Amino acid sequence: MKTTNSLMCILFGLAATLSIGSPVCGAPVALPANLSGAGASWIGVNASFPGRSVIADGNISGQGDAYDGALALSINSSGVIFPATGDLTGSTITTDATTNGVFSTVGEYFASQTVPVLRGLFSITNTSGSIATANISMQTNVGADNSTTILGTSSGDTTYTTADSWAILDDFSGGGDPTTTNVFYGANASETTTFSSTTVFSSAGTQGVRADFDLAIAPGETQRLMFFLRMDANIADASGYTGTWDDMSTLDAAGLLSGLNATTQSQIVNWSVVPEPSTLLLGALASLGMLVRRRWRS
Ligand SMILES: [Ca+2]
Ligand SMILES: [Ca+2]
Repeated sequence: MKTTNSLMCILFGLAATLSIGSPVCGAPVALPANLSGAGASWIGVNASFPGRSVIADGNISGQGDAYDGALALSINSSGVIFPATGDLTGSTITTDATTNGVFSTVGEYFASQTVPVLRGLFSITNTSGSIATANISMQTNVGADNSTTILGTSSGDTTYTTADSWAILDDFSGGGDPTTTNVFYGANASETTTFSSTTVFSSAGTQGVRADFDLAIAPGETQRLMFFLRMDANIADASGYTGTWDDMSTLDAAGLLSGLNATTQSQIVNWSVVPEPSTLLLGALASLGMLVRRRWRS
């Protein structure tokens, strides 16, 4: 696979040299760096402030200051600070690994080119010889500061709790800072938010969203947490997109699982891989067969 990729890179590189197309191959990148796509700019990806790596800010046409530090992670109260070096492939930044206690963590940030969405994927590996528990706290500080209001959550109200798989924050709809959608987990996930709060680390106020996860990771095992950020001009645009956050099939349909192979997807603990229809059909047929057999015997 790696050889194939390298060969493809050489070919793409050659094509680029001949001005036929642009290369999509990985290259070292100094961090923080910016990503963009579909009218959204993600500023200072992997900036270190304060005491943890964040996406420094985000803006869309006519509206800026979405964040004062997004997708910050801490593990067992220790801030996760990724190295200032990583890889840039297409619109995906992958950091080098960092260490918090027995955990080795890598951050991956993908900017969609079709919708104003950024995917943050964090892989956490237990490097010790015994099972280890990790309280992962994901916190996003919003730029709306003391004007911050919650315009919507997945449960249908405007109170953010652990029951909410997403929450939409804003200063006001249609102006000022962008309307920000924050996505924490998907349907039927094995791991969901165990603690939620609208108070986060201090950065021009403490307003934002916090979602904690409590993971038990086996020796050598890697578990991943996947989050999404979306910026819109108003609440109507954000609300019209919320169906995408249902599960991995809706994410896939929106192109938001781009670049994630089956193994990677299976390691994401806060989303559930949807069984293939053929698997469901086989299961249904097997149940039917057993039912018929039981009837016939009795
Ligand atoms: Ca703030
Ligand atoms: Ca606004």
